Amino acid sequence: MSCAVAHPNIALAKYWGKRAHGCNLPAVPSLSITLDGMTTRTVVQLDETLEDDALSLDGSAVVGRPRERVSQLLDLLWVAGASGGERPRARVSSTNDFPTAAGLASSASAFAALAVAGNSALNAGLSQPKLSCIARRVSASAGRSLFGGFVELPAGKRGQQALPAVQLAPPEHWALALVVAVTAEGEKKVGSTEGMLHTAATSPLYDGWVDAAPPLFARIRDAVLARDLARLGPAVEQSALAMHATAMAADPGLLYWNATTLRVMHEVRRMRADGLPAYVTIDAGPHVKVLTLGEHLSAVECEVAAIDGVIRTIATRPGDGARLEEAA
Ligand code: 2P0
Repeated sequence: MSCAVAHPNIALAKYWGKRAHGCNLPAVPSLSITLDGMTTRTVVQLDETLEDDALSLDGSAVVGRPRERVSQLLDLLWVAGASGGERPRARVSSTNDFPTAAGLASSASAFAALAVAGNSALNAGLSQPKLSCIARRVSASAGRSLFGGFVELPAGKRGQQALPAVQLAPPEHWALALVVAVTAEGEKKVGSTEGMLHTAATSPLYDGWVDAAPPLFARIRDAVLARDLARLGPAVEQSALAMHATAMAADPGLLYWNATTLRVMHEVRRMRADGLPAYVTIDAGPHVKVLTLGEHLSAVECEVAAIDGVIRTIATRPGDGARLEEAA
């Protein structure tokens, strides 16, 4: 039995859109922070008696697309580990200490943890960059959660097979902090994969987004390296808003926000006007992530928690990459 833990990551420079030529290559470069306050724990146990892989998420058996993606990842590990014959089937059980599939990057931590636990269970012997590459093929953002701290994932190029994420700086590089404002319960209606394919196929703004993303990414990367929040924050907000504007312009439009999402965005602008450094980013869901410096974390969390409609807050800081853990 192999057990691994991984954390979600929040992109400062957003990934939204895939190259048209397969292998799940991103159309734009992205840069994320791996977070320490939320954890996925995944156990993989090989079981020769099974005819199919068995998946349990937070204690409930799951079939369909999520289980297919689990099998796809285990197959990729088996092939990359150059093991011959048929891959043994596995019991995979995964638990999150935060809401699943609600725009809190649960697929990122889930597939990163699975890559590490599966690598161990199948004795594939793969390096962290190889595991990142395999996780990225199943869920691009998962490739980033293999590494801790500040992580970049380049855009894919035609014909490219191996595209791992790369650590730009370790967690201790910069004491940033992030407050997650949970604004709804339950699963989101349109998943990221479906949402970005729909955006690319129907949004008249999509080409503009793909052109605008690399210079935005470069600004964000430079500001992270320089530890300059006054430069980072506006670029982070622009990346998120440009991604959402592109998705909103799809046909039919994708609207991930609710009324509270918008209220938090306005309140964060008010906090800034009052002198508190705080900037928002939003993924494919209604929750808002508020970026600040570690020294302002309690003040920002206090303000965000008091906003009407915010169900709860989660305080996070840069955390470690996916890793094996002793099974309980
Ligand atoms: C990101 N998201 O950069 C962006 C921002 C959501 C919004 O990466 O299709 O679930 O499995 O590669 O990894 C979510 O995308 O998509 C994501 P697939 P994934 O964090």
